[in-house]
Amino acid sequence: MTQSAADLMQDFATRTDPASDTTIREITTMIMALPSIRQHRLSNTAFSTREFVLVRVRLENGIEGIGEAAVLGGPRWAEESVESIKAVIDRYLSPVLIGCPATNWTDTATKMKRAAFRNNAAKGAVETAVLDALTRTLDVPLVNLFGGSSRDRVPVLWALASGDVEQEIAEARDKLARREHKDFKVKLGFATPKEDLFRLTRLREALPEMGRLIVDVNQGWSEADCLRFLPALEELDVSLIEQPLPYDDFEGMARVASKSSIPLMVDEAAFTHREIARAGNMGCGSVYSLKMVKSGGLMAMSQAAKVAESSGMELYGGCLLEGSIGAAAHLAVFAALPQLTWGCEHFGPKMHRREIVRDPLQFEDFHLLLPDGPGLGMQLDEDAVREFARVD
Ligand code: MUC
Ligand code: MG
Repeated sequence: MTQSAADLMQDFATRTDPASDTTIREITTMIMALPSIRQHRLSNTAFSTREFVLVRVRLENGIEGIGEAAVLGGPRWAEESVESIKAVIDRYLSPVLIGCPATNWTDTATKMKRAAFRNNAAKGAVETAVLDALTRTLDVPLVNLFGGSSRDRVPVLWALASGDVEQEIAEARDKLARREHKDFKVKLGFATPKEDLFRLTRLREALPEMGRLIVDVNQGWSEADCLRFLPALEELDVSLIEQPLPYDDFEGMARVASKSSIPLMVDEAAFTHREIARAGNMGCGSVYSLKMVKSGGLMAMSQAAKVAESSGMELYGGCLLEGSIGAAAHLAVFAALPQLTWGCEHFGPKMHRREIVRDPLQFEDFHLLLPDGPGLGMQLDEDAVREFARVD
């Protein structure tokens, strides 16, 4: 926490006026369904509408905080779905937090941990909303709770994931021309490895001005596939190979990593701090993808960064295609990290046809800008919230 935020907190502890009453009064949840600009494919799912849960936390002083719980294509990327997230928050997390002071945020995380096992997206969105409400009350940006910003912008890549290579070339050219993205992550594993390589080769040829080329296999290859195709990936100058093997194959990842000149990135394999330390210490990868949905909260994600680094891994700012609310939450942590070697992938806000905030995050010169203002720096567009609330 920066000195100014610490002073403000101290001041708040002694104040008794209604404006400084940060007791959590109400927590509400809504399932949202936002149409995407195109279909997004992963090795194990595909979707054209992004569903998430919008969490709103109201304090006794009337101030509201917001949070976003993301999933990808139902309970597929991880075990949570929008339906389970809503039910867990409404039935198990809200009751243990109502009446508690938002100032005691470590207790907020502890109470949620006792109330529910894992359910990380649900917990992360609630914690975000509590911290947003608290820092709005303190009139400081959320990044101050993580030590203050080391940077006001983070390099941001774009993911090519339609599977239609000519569409992907046109999309990448548009991103390059707008100076929004020059690094690209290509989603693999939904076709055969041979088809994946054909697609990558075509992308490399057609996009000479591309920066880093990262591939994310989302657990779609076998160890033999990796060994067979490593030389071709090296030839294509791939910068990073993300989670090629199943999440629980730590030994296989370590064997592939030991034979690869391209660093491997650990994603679905490591949610908890022990899993991160194990992955790093076993040599499963030399880069770790930070995600709130894996850590179960922003505080835990900022600690995950320290665990990953001390286990020998560099940091990458991962996402689950969150819109501006979830992306701003991640940015508050990313902006405070002393090192974020690989930048971030929070292109999610640009994947939606429309957002539910009035002031979406800004992209400039291949970077995502840290928003101004207290808390997350986001204001809901209530018309859009009504329009995109899922009707079952
Ligand atoms: C993942 O596995 O990294 C992030 C970007 C994207 O296209 O998919 C997600 C999840
Ligand atoms: Mg991934």
